Amino acid sequence: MLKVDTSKISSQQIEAFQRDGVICVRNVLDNIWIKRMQTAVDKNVSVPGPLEVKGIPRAEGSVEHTSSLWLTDADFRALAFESPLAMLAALVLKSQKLNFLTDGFFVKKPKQNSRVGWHNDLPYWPIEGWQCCKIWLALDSVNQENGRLEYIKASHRWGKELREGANPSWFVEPEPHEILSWDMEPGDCLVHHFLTIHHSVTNISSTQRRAVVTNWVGDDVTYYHRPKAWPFIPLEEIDLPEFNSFKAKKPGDPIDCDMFPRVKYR
Ligand SMILES: O=C(O)CCC(=O)C(=O)O
Repeated sequence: MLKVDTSKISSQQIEAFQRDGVICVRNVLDNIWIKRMQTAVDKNVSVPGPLEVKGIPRAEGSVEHTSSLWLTDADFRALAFESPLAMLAALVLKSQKLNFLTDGFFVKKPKQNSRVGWHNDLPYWPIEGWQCCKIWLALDSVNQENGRLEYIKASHRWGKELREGANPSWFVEPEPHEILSWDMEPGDCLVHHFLTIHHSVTNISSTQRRAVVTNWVGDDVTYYHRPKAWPFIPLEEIDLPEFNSFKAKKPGDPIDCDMFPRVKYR
């Protein structure tokens, strides 16, 4: 297991994650990992992902998104179980135990309306608890022209769930709020809490923008039933052996199962 270089993540950054709901950590992955994951994403773009093959449809659009590649792709599997990302997640979440939810990639095509609307991640997961985060790994340079992410500072503390396009009365477009955003280089990571409200701007540049995401949960997270959450179709319709232990879960159960495996990070 490769360890995250702990000098790259300071106690101040861990406190900033708790306070602001998002941090940017520089140079988490080296060039070998970056090249490996760029190749892995390029190989999988436009190819049905492991869950799509089993009948879970992919949303079409100007952002290519596929998830759960770790089930079939050795590089994505290595990223989850052998890269420094697991340790980064455990440090930021201040968690002893760590479970991996799933991975995915987002490729924003050039010069198309590829904005992803304001949302946070928790309503899309069948979980309950506070220790949960996404690591968004840049595989290209990222800036305002090619689709960077923007976050409403400390919005994880609002305790509100926001689905993309929902437009609830409590959500005011972000002018009154402080926005956090970073230009990034390949290998840099954003780590955001599942409740931090964010969007990504459209890619008006002439090149694609690639990123890989991994989702992590810690000690206090348990299973919770949400009708419109991952994996987004009725469980009866899924015929994958890895889902058997997931299907048996009841609210409050430990999250551990074949689909949400425990990851050793020390
Ligand atoms: O990569 C993007 O542009 C959007 C990613 C995002 O919003 C998410 O992963 O929640």
